[in-house]
Amino acid sequence: MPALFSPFTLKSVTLRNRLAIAPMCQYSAVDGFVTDWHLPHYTSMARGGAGLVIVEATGVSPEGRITPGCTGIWSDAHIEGLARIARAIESAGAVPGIQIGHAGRKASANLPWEGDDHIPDGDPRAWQTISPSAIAFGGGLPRVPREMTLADIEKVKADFVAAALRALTAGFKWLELHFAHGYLAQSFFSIHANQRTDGYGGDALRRGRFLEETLSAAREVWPEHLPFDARFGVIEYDGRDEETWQESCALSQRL
Ligand code: 8OZ
Repeated sequence: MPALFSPFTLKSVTLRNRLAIAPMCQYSAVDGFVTDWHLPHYTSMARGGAGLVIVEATGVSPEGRITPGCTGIWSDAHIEGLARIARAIESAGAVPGIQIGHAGRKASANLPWEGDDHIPDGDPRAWQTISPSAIAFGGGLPRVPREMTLADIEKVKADFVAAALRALTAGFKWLELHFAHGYLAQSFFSIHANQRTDGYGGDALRRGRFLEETLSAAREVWPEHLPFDARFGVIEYDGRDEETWQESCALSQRL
């Protein structure tokens, strides 16, 4: 078994060791823009010796952010601040990565220290969420999302593609798609969140279609020589673990 501190090469990228900083939300952005918080935060982890530093879940659209404090990459104006972070991570010896995502029905939430629940309807900071079906996540996230039209699906895929290109322009060398944790992509794969009767719902093949198409579309623009991954949630804690596991393995192979 290779040692933790031995290098790891994937495609054209070599990590100096096998310590990877997973994406972790900082809730400190303004309109998606990074602030003075982010640069020292990410730089210090690179200086601390990690091989890979992945910047937090970054929204491909404003409504794709988890909270109003989440970073965004939906406009070219976001590139500059992210590029500075990518450069700082790299000059400290780590490989800069970024996770891009859409929070779906779990979006429009308060910051964790302000409740971690949905921002109440009518609050000017709240926004309409979207999801494969008009079914709320529940608990502290009760807002009923709007069921996505086929045009919405095309728009989100295009947003992922544009975000991937901006991540590349910003200098990131590792791209992660957020397909996990109950956010939009996983909602498509979930029998609970996705009750669609069109080509994006029903059997596991159809429920996986949004994930496959989004990944393929981003793959088209992200260079073949750079690492590209998807974080994918599997078990739904509903007693169907074996079935979900089998379906997820099959989707992983297709991805
Ligand atoms: C923990 C707390 C808030 C958000 C995820 C982006 O689950 C998250 C997240 C994790 O991937």
